Formats: sequence, C-alpha cells, structure tokens
Amino acid sequence: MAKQKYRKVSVLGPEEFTGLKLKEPVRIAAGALGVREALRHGFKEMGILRSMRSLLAMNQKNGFDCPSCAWPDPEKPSRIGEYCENGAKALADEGTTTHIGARFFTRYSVESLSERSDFELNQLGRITEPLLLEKGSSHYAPITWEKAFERIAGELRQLDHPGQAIFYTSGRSSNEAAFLYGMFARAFGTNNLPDCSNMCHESSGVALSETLGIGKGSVTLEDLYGAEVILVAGQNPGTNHPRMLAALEQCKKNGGRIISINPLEETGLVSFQNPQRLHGWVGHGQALADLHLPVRINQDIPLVKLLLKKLLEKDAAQGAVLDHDFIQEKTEGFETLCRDLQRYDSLDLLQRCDVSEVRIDQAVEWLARSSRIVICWAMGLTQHKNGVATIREYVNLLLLKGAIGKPHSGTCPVRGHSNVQGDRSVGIMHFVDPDLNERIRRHLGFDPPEEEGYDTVRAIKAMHEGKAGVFMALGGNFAMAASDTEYTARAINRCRLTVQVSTKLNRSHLITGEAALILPTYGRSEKDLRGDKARYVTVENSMGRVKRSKGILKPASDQLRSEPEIIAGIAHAYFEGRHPVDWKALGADYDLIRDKIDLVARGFEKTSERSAGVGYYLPNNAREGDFSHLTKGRAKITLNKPPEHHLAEGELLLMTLRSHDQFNTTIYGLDDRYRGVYNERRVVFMNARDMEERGLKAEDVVHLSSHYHQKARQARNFKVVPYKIPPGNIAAYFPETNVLVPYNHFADRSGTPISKSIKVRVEKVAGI
Ligand SMILES: Nc1nc2c(c(=O)[nH]1)N[C@H]1C(S)=C(S)[C@@H](COP(=O)(O)OP(=O)(O)OC[C@H]3O[C@@H](n4cnc5c(=O)[nH]c(N)nc54)[C@H](O)[C@@H]3O)O[C@H]1N2
Ligand SMILES: Nc1nc2c(c(=O)[nH]1)N[C@H]1C(S)=C(S)[C@@H](COP(=O)(O)OP(=O)(O)OC[C@H]3O[C@@H](n4cnc5c(=O)[nH]c(N)nc54)[C@H](O)[C@@H]3O)O[C@H]1N2
Ligand code: SF4
Ligand SMILES: [Mo]
Repeated sequence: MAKQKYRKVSVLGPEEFTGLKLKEPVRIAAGALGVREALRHGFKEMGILRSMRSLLAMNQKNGFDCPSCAWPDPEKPSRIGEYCENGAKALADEGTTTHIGARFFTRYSVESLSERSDFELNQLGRITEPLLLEKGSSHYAPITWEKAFERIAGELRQLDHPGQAIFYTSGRSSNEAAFLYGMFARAFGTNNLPDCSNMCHESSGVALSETLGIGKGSVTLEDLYGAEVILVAGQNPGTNHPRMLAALEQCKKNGGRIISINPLEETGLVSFQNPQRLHGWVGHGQALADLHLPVRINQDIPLVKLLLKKLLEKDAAQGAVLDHDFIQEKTEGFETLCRDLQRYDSLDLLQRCDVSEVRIDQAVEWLARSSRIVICWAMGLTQHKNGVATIREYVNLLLLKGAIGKPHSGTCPVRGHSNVQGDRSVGIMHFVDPDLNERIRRHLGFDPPEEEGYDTVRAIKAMHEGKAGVFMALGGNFAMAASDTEYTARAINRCRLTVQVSTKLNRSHLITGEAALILPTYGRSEKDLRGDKARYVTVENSMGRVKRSKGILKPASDQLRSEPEIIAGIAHAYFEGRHPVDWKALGADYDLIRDKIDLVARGFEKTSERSAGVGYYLPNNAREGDFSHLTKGRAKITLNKPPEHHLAEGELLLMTLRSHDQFNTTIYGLDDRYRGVYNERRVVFMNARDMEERGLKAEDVVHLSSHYHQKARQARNFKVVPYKIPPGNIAAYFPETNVLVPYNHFADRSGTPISKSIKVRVEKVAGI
C-alpha cells in the first residue's frame, strides 16, 4: 500500500473487498423505491423531523438550493417536494447529526485514520471546530480561528512570490464565497485558481466559447419541454441528475423523442417513474429513451460524422433537411465541412462507433424531420483527450439544423456541482480575462496579475516540482478527485501548508503538506446567522439562472464560520487592514459582496434584488442567436478528426464512472442498484467476449494496470462483473481507479484528465 513521506499515511486506503452481491439491475429509475431510499437515508442521518423540514425547504422559493447537482428547479416547484433521491441523500449527508470535534482527533492519528476507507471517513460526520496538524505532529489539534488566519497569512508572506500559492475551488461554494476567494487570490497576486471544472466541463467551456461565443449551455428548462428531439450523450441522468428525467418525460408527453448515446444502457433512460406524480407510484414506468445508440467509448466523433453525412445526403436528395438560411446567415465553415466529410468512408465510421446502421438511420430520420433539437451531455464527452473536438462535432449537428438561438433548441452541457457554473461566472478561473481585470482595477482598486495561473493538472505538476508552498482548497477533495492519486499525493506532500475549508472529513485532510489546517464551514442547508439575522447567498444553476439560497437547519456546531467569513478572515489577516478592499466588511455583509459582484462580474446587476423568487437569467448570446462578437460575426462550424487510440494487444479502454451511491469522492453507500451491484465498489464491468478471451468468470479477482510512457500504474483487487458494454470497453468506479489515470494525459486545450478513456490491461490474480 502506498505511503506518503512525512507521516505513514495510506494514500489509497484499504483495497480489500467488502462482500459483493450481484443481482439483476433495477431497471426503473426513481419511483416509489427512489423515494423510500431517500427517506431512509434522511431519517437515519438526521432524524425524522429535521429531514422532513429540510426536504420540504429544498429547491423551494424561500429555502435553499440542493447541494448536490446543478440541475435547475422549475419556476413553480412542486409543493409536495422538489427533489430527487440523490438530492435527499446529499442533504442527509450534510445535515447528519453525527459530529466529530477535537476529542476525536486526539484519539486518532492521521495515520490510523488513513487506514479507513473513504466511505468510513465520510460516515464519521461533520467536523465541528478548526483544527491544525502541526509540522512533525501525528494528530490534529484544535486551533482558534484567529490563530488559523494568522498562520495562513504568515505562510503566505513567507513565499518567495505569489505564484507559489494555489487556491483550488470545488463547485459547492456560493457566488459570494467564490467571488471573495477569487478576488483575494488576485489581490494576493496570483491567478493560480484551479477549479473542479478543470476536471469536469472545461472541455465544454472551451468548445462552446470557440464555436458559439459563450462557454455555457444555451437552453432553459422550458426549452427541453418543447423539443422535438433530445440527444442525451455521455450522461447518466438517472443517477447524476435525476430530476432531469422529469423534464425528459415532459418532452415525451409533448410528442418529443429522446435518443440516448452511451456505451451503457443506463437505468432511467430505459425506464422511469416520476415520484412527484401519483401515477408514478404504481405501474412499470415508461421507457424514456426512444432509441439507444450504444456507441463505443470515445467514438462519438465517427458517430456524429455519420449522422452528418447521412443528413447531408438526405438534404441533397429531398431538400428541407438542413436549415440553409441559418447556415448562410449565422455560420461559417459549412462548405469546408461538406468537403471534409467526403473524405470519410461511411463503412469505416460505422465500424468505429460500432452502432447498428438501422439505429443510426432511425436517428437520422427523426433529426431530418425536426428543427427543435437539444443536445445534453456530461462527462462521457468531456473527459477524453479529444473532449473539446467531440463537443465541437456535436455543435456542428445543431448548427447544420439551425437548432440554436431559438426556443426548444440548443446546447445543454449538464453541470455537475450545484454552483460550479456560478463560481466561474464570478471569477474562479486560472486564465486571464482582460475585461474582468479592467473592472477589478476600476471597482476594487487594485491591480490583478496579468499572468495565467495553474489549472488543476498544472497545479499538481508545480507542487510535485516543489514550486508551491501553500495549497488551499475551498471545498472538495483534491487528493482523491485529481488523477494519478499517488503522484498527486506526493505533490501535495511537498507543500509547507495545506488548508481545507470543509464540511466533512475526507482523504485530503490526511494527505497533506508538512502542516495542515481544517477550517469547518456551513453546508448549504444550514442557517447562516449574523446576530439574529439569517443571511442568504446566491447560486447559478446549469442553465444560467441566479437565485437565492437560504439555509434553515441549525448548524452542526456554533464554532463553524461561513465561507465568506473565512476568506475575509484570511484576507484581513494577510493585509492587516491595509488594502483598498474592506475584506472584513464584505465577510460580514453579503449585500456588500453582491454590490461588488454586480460591478465586477459580467452580466450581474442588482443581484440582491433580482435574485429573489425565481431569480434571473444571466445574459446568453447563444440563446439569443447573436454571434456578432465572434470573429466574422458568425458561429463556427469546425473540422474534428476521429480519435486514434492505438491499443496494444490485450489492452482495453476503461471509463471511470459514478455509482448510484456516491457524490464524486463522497461515498454514501456501497450499492449501485441500477447496475445490479451491491455491497462492493471494487468491481470492473466487462463484456462477455472480453471475459472469455481472458479466461475470466463472474467475480474473478483482477488487477488493472495502465502503461503510459514506460510508467506502469496499478489498481489492485477488482471483481469482474459481466455487463452489457461494447467489446473492448470496460468500466469501473472513480475515485478507486484514479490511480490509473496519468497526470500528464489530458484533453487537448481544456486540460481535463482522460478519465473516460484510459488504456488498461486486466490481469487475473492467480490462486483466487
Ligand atoms: N448522485 C450524484 N450526482 C452527481 C454526481 C455524483 O457523483 N453523484 N456528480 C456530479 C458531477 S460533479 C458531475 S460532473 C456530474 C456527472 O454526471 P455524468 O457525466 O452522468 O457522470 P458519470 O458517472 O461520469 O457518467 C458518464 C456517462 O457517460 C457515459 N460515457 C462514458 N464514455 C462515453 C463516451 O465516450 N461516449 C458517450 N456517448 N458516453 C460515454 C457513461 O457510460 C456514463 O453513462 O454529475 C453530478 N451529479
Ligand atoms: N477518474 C475520475 N476522476 C474524476 C471524475 C471522473 O469522472 N473520473 N470526475 C471529476 C469531476 S466531474 C469533478 S467535479 C471532480 C470533483 O472534485 P471535488 O469537487 O474536489 O470533490 P468532491 O468529492 O465533490 O468534494 C467533496 C468534499 O467537499 C466538501 N464539501 C461538501 N460540501 C461543502 C460545502 O458546502 N462547503 C465546503 N467548503 N466544502 C464542502 C466535503 O468535505 C467533501 O468531502 O472530480 C473529478 N475526478
Ligand atoms: S436533480 Fe440534482 S439538484 Fe435536483 S434534487 Fe436531484 S440532486 Fe438535487
Ligand atoms: Mo463535475
């Protein structure tokens, strides 16, 4: 087991099995079972009263935003509850009445805690007071807030230059907290603002900015209801965005068709019952996807090319398939694309994506007849070497159909963390935005740095090379979420100080720099009181609507501080009150932060006022069909090459996925009922043919290994689960398999690690 240098910390945690049970996958998503599961979690963690009260306030007008995914709320939320099973699980996980404070940490050393699994660490509950792991010490000990702020300020002052500090953000922070954090990093002097979106939708941001002039999706929730065709590509909404199923159901009721493009037949797209409607409690639910295209991993470009070729042919034969007026008026690159498509042989494209032609022709038929088309996607498209190109290819399809900038059509990159989009909108980015810098100068009165900072991958490399002294994280679990776990752990170890602003214990509190701080904060559901006044924050959902979120639960401890207070505390200690920004005042009064956001961040205006009720949409040029600020004033049709993986003999392509019982690195439970897996996470899903070729049977034990540039990496002990997955492709859960993802392999131009297409070998463990 890998150990880190300073303390003998187990980087990967236990690699033993927990007792796999295989059953038939549950094929109906949500419905009665979903509700029962949700309540079971809530009652167990929080008690009946606390869980009922909070569930009824979640995603409601005067309540708080679900802390789980970024799916939007309808304008009129259901009064009997506007949440899903996984939102309820996230809430129970955050609102748990199990707590750990200094006494616990006196008993258990960091080393001993590291022998527990991520699942067990999370079960320990909420952290209730600030803690310091001193250099050379084996245990965390309590520290006062003021001393913690002084310590951080002192370490920051000791750096040779500001570029030696790194400020990571996970997407759960509010706009207010993220704004203060981003501005503090710049005031300190660095753009080293890596963000969870670097590992997530960065490829979408890059592809959409370039083609459509905005790095966000263009649709609203209502757009989905009236679409004629919705493509759901590389996304598993039944688990990761469950309320999206209700929107897909609405689309179908209005006569729309759903096409799923995914190597797996994910539950939810196959069959769904809406728990918010009574008829959903009985019966068998309806098949949501009208058509499933089981594309091989990372072969979306050949698949879309084939769709495009067939649409062009149909257009030539019968006309009225493509929107030529739109193409002429609003786009550039159409002729070049047509010429380029001729170079590709249809049979070759068909073989690459490995989808039956009958199904492809059905998709072409529906696409040809429709003009209102929405494409939804998530990590299945972004986390590949060619993530940006893949998304650009899907955008081509929309542009050829004129399905952008008009109702019920457009792009829908479905965001992960509940406020990851808002964080970017208010200034969490490692690159330089000259307009933003100009507004900072004008309205905040200081000069922000003009040099690009580190994204996630570059931050890890810099730490590994000893170029960073302080690593701070506003939420998240960097050590486990990032690729190449052992390399990343060694990188973090080289820092002098690591700081985690967190709600619950995770491995990033154990894999640390020489010294480490844990600064415990409120969860979204908790009351943020200033005197006797409850404060609210704002968040932006996946579709660009900004609204308020106000917690209602009694906080886990009276020693917690809000994220804005913590950042303001650090900034105040660092600048000792000598800075044009009055950090302390901002940390106390969020209206003042919002006034600054209005002035500094693009598209925000009167946020305090307009975020009330259903909130307001930020400006979105793609939604308006306005491409005037792009070069040539037009949307870009692009050329994108199919990928070449050059698999060696015996190699397979691995995609790393979420189970139904986790939120990223937070493990709620060990089941994945939609895939028929119970009480085990160390599993690898394999096609029967690949199993046979390797002489493997169900539940055989294997090790997985990857080799990139002569470097071998291994993930040990996985049980084989026979599964309907394309031959040559396998799947396993993250974060257990992150150890296989090479830190230096990431998407071109977006830097997103290749978590969905890793070349691996499967080796049977002899004698088991
Ligand atoms: N309950 C729960 N909700 C969550 C999260 C969670 O962990 N738990 N995480 C949140 C976050 S941060 C995010 S980013 C989202 C993630 O949401 P998803 O992207 O849905 O999550 P993944 O489990 O990574 O699933 C990726 C899907 O893409 C498919 N896929 C993989 N490779 C390819 C490919 O090459 N082509 C195509 N067409 N499909 C492919 C996989 O089979 C799988 O269905 O969910 C958010 N919501
Ligand atoms: N192999 C592989 N790796 C991946 C992915 C993959 O699909 N495959 N997905 C990637 C993606 S899409 C993402 S977004 C990243 C996720 O990366 P992160 O965002 O870094 O990880 P999370 O697991 O979401 O972070 C969970 C921790 O956040 C803290 N937390 C929870 N709520 C709050 C809060 O309200 N405030 C604060 N301050 N802290 C809080 C808790 O301590 C909890 O343990 O992982 C990426 N890594
Ligand atoms: S769909 Fe996402 S935001 Fe909505 S309740 Fe479920 S987890 Fe929360
Ligand atoms: Mo994500």
